[in-house]
Amino acid sequence: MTNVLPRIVRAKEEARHLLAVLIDPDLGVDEALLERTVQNACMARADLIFVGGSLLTTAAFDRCVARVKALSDRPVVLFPGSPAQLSAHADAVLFLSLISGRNPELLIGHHVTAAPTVKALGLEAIPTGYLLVDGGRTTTAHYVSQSTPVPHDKPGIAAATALAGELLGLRTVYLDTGSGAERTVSPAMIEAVRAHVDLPIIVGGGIRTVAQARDLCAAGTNVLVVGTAFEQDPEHIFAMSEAVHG
Ligand code: 1GP
Repeated sequence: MTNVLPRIVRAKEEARHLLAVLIDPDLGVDEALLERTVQNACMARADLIFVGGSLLTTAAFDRCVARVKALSDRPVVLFPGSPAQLSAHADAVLFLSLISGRNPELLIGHHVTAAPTVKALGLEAIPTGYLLVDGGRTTTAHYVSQSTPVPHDKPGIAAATALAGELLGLRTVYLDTGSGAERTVSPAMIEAVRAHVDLPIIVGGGIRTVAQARDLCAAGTNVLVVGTAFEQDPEHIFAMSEAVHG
């Protein structure tokens, strides 16, 4: 299947918002929770299922992706923290370049390592400019990437960075305060990015409430990503889905 990016672009053109559920691959060790989360995601009409994380602490990655794919009828998109997080069971991979940072490995190094495998597995690669934004505390993503996040109150920096990504030919931009962040990306930052780039905007990190989902979508988010809140309460997805799709 090679149609995830066109789906995202079409949704943006039609002014529809998409909901992506992020599954932490380490969740794969708790079969029951994984099953409940994926089944709820499908029942609640989540549009995409992302699988990935900045740091794996179990060896369950491929098995987790296979299980998610078997349990769901939604496109499964890898959100890899490293080139080790690739799997033939997925439909696509966010080919992430950490353009908010200045760590060459995360700008191009890991991509060189991963590219032959992405090609061999036949995965749709979605070129994505990834911006880590300060969300009130150091998340695993911030720590592992060894990069300085965009200050929370500097929408102009995010906009200029996203614009550079667009001019370089990237196809989406992902603004993330990191998993379990205290604060989400601000609506003002999303508005600034939206004013400068035409790319689909993916937003994640610390999104817990329906009100946050509504505000972030209203500011210009095209794909809203929620992970931790669903892990903690798989039922929460129904209200969130209504907020995103309503
Ligand atoms: C993190 O955007 C994701 O990379 C999701 O974050 O787990 O806080 O929802 P949460």
